Amino acid sequence: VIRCRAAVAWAPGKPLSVEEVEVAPPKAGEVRIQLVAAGICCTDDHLLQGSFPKAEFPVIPGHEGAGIVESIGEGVTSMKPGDKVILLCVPQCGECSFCRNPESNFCQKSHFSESQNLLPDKTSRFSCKGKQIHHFLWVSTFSEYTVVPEYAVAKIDAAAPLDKVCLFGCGFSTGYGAAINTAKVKPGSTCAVFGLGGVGLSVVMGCKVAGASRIIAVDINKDKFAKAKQLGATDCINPRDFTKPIQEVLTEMTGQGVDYSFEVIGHADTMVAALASCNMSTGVCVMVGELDSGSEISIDPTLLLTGRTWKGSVLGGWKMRECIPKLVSSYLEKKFNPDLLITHTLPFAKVNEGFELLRAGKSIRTVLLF
Ligand code: COD
Ligand code: ZN
Repeated sequence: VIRCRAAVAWAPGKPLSVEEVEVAPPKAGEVRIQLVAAGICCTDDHLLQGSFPKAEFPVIPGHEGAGIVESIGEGVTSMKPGDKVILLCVPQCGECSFCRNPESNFCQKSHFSESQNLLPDKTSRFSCKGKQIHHFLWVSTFSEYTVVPEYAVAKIDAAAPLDKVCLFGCGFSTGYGAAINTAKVKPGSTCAVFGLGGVGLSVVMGCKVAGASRIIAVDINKDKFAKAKQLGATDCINPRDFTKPIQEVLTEMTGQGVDYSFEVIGHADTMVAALASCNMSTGVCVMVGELDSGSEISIDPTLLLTGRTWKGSVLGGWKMRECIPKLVSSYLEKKFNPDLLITHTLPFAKVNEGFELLRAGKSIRTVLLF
């Protein structure tokens, strides 16, 4: 058992408290990892606010992280102590029908189908002050050490800077893959990206690498435009600068609507606007944002009848265990630069400050260093 620091959420709506916790050794098929860096994502904030479905407290949040294997459980063969790894909040068991389907990345042996809050054997490896603490999405990266199933970990190049590639566990991969894998953006095409947070800016990067000739970035916060341009946006527009609906503005700008649109905000009205912004025949709209659980949207079905495609995307469609190491290699070859998403770096003990920056809209990504 290792005693170390972790950020514990004891109850919804309360700040995190950095505590000494006990982390049990990995069981068969599990790996214990020493975290080096963890990113703060808005899904962690949803968990803290109590709006994450089926989450139980107390819990150690965090689902974006990179570290070093400390020890391995019985039967683990794909990694050894000392290896650099990224934790995967969407695992890849390699055996279920979705893992065997080349078109899918939605592993069925994941926390989506089982309890989010405990490891696959329905127990926890964390305790604090005599109480069992829950895991989050199996990864719980806001802890100096965490225990994860082997198939929720990707071994990466030993040369990778962990304080940068930790974003590959969620934010960067989600946005970049939505453009590359889900939309399959073609060279010379026109794209519109709604929402320029860390994930939306990663969509912009994906559109650019895919060879889009026009990338229109849409946000109500004009402070986001400089970075969007730096990453490849050709036009930046603020819906509040227009009296007509933004889908009409985009249709006028492009003649018939964009080839690909992306909703990376998580609001009902922008989901409908993004759908209506892509062209009525071959347009593809990818939804990355998620509505609050229980919310619904309604659309005019003729939007789809003329041929538009409406798609969803989880973690950018990547088969995480096999693709994340390749993405890290492309990063090392400087194919794209997600370092620009990191606006703040804080020592782990200042985790609550990181959440304040996120809520105030001051940060794109904050990376916590252990
Ligand atoms: N019109 C245009 N822009 C808007 C509007 C609007 N009506 N409202 C807000 N915005 C802008 C904000 O100014 C901001 O710049 C941006 O939208 C949102 O950015 P962030 O920083 O809040 O969000 P991201 O990029 O970190 O995350 C966006 C998600 C859509 C991914 C997230 O909110 C979400 O829905 N997460 C769940 C789904 C998911 O796949 N998450 C990734 C795995 S955890
Ligand atoms: Zn996330």
